[in-house]
Amino acid sequence: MLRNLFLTTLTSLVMLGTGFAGASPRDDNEKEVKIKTSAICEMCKARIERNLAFEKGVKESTLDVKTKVVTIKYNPAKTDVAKLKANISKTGYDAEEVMADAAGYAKLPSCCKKNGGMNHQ
Ligand SMILES: [Cu+2]
Repeated sequence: MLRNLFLTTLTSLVMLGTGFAGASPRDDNEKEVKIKTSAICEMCKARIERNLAFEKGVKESTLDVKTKVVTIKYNPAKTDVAKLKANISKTGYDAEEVMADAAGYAKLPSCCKKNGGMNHQ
């Protein structure tokens, strides 16, 4: 009898727990990462942020042109840092240790290419 009560309580606690997590996705579902890129100007910023917005699980991204660091808020259940870096690489920019994808880089206007653009600084 006591055992049954215990089991019932346990079951309802578990159900309550699952129901709660399902009903209200909280900020545990959100992570933030800072990735250093090879962005040069406002155009690079717009391009990187736009492409990140298309990536599944990305909630928000902000690139600081001065530091070239993009801060991304994402859902870790839907994406991960490796995917985010791959997205930036495909756009044509370095993302930390991930080098820019050649095809993406080739599409950039010359002012946005890191090698040609180095002179800007
Ligand atoms: Cu640019």
